[in-house]
Amino acid sequence: MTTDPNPTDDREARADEHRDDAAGTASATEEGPADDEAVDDGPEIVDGRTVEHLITDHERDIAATAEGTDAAAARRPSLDLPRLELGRRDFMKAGAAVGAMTGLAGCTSVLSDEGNGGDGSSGASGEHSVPPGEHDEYYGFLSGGHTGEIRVVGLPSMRELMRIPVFQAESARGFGHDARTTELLEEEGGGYTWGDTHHPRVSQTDNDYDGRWLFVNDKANGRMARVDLEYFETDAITNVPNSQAVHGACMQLPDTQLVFGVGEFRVPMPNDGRDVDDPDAYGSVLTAIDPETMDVEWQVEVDGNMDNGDGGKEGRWFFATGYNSEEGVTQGEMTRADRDYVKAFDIPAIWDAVEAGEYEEISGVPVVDGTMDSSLNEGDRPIVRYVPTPKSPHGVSVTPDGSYAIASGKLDPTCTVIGVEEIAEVDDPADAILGQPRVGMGPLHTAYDDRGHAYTTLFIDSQVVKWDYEAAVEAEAGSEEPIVEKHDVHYNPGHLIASESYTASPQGDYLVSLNKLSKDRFLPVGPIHPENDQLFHIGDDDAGMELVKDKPSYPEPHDASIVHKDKIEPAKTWGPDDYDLDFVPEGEESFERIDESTVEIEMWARRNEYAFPEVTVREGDEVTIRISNVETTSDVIHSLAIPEYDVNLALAPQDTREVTFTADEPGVYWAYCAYFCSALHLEMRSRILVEPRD
Ligand code: RUQ
Ligand code: CUA
Repeated sequence: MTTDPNPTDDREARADEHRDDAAGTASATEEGPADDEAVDDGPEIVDGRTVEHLITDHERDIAATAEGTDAAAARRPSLDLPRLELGRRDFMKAGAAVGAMTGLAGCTSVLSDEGNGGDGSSGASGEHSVPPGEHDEYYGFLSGGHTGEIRVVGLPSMRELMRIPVFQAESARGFGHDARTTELLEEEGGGYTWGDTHHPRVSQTDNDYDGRWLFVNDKANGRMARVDLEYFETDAITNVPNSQAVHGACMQLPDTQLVFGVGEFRVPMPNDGRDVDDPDAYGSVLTAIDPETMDVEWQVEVDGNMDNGDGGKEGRWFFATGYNSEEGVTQGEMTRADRDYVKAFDIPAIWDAVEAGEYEEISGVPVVDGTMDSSLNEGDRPIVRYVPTPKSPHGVSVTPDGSYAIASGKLDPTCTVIGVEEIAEVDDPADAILGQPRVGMGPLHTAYDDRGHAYTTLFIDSQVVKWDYEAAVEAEAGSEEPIVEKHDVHYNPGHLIASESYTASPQGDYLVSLNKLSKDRFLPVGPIHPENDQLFHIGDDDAGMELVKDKPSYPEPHDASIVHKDKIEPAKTWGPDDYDLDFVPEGEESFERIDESTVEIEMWARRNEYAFPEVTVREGDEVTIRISNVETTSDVIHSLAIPEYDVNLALAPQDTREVTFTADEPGVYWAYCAYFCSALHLEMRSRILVEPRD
């Protein structure tokens, strides 16, 4: 089912009209003071509307439709007001507003024609279901937002297969409970209790997934983490200096030579109390990290905020979007200018500057000056090229063939197509802009198939737009000609991802739209709603995009990587050589009193017992337990849980974990296995006696 490829409903038409009034042509290719004035007029005026006003209306629409009651409608101004008509299409999509208008609160019958799109609700979706016992074609690695984790989902079933804690302690997997992962969170990780994962990227070799690692940022505390995709476990965290909010995360290609963290919030560098109220002295950096050591190699300071990033396929260029070229500190200041920049970083030129010692060391890392006025940006090999783009571009991604970096306008209805070869050749970076199609309202992120199509989320329009990027290069700026199709999503999509879209050879069959609002799509579960991740089949250009599934998602995925199953080789059991701790085989258990107050225990677990059915220590002892699961059978997981001592180790087959606790409360404590492992699982216990010291 498809919607009109070139919608001309009231709101769009009106938006055009108002944009034309306020900002000249829709493609907004000229800078001018008129735009600034229009923005500064604030949201109260009806004419001279800008994208900001549309957003304001949109926010209000969300507020009203979320309530979806007559009372809510009564409190709202009449829909006849011109300013509200602009948001009317959102109301129609949400359904609830129609209910409100006609007195049928919550009526959903005007929802788009796909209905709920779940398994079996449409004939065609059967092709995309995966019967019980069969495996999916793809792994989807979704970020978990401020849960701090990664979710692993099978596609096309959308079944959640696993969660990988990254920046937070998690008890089911015992992450942050054993000594090694606790140290990872507390030492390397800096001791924060949470993170905000946005952009999971799987390592590549020769521009294709190699299944070795997944890298993901922590926007909250400025960190980058690495997940080992053999064990599906986080194995490194780098606390990035000089950078608050590491947002975009991606790699230098084709072979993951570097991992990049794109710094978002501007802060003093170092942020140690200097220059606190001197925003001009704040800065934002791109950070390059070695994927093997996870050490920071260098940083480049730039003008303005950055946002998202993506690497060119050939290894030379890295692109980052940005907003706040104004370097303001309030929302009004940050959105005043009509232009922002996509920054194109010349990686070999940056390495040359670092090797020539042309940097300042800040917080122990080399920081190269890539601001506009830097001497390193003079001459014929500038290290950073600033490509002027309409207003606060958000997502950027490089096409599979490596020809273009496409930035999504966010506050402008266009995408900007930047030529990757051209960026090296032109004198004026603006000349590297080869196309600027008008795609719709609120473009955020763009993914690709293998047939020359780009798919861009339209946050405000609640749609995914499919367009032809070569046609966009041929067309006039501001043209809607390149648009192939638009499809409604439910509702307000942020990121989207297509199968292997970040590689040079996407499969072009599936696409997931990560929608921020689910509103009325699911049974209500209280005031915090799930997100809605929608799966589309995109493999048939004649039939168009087909909505196949809705998947409610715990808040909140921002981005994902979809990797073919053949490119990931997960371990079935742990390999005792893969960790520092010595494995404890059956027969080699030991109990050793080191001194008056220190005890070391080495033990094993198997169905349905621990090496020691009973352990006696003394009040105040510092007790270290190292325990191995000696099972070799896949999926026989044990654990060691000690009540009231907050001990919880999860032990996959052949895994060894260690924990230390102080036995400061005398008494009897039944250590038990929390993983249901066998018929005698409940009996799998060890009695720990803590004798009082008198
Ligand atoms: S950013 S969708 Cu990291 Cu778009 Cu969230
Ligand atoms: Cu071992 Cu339950």
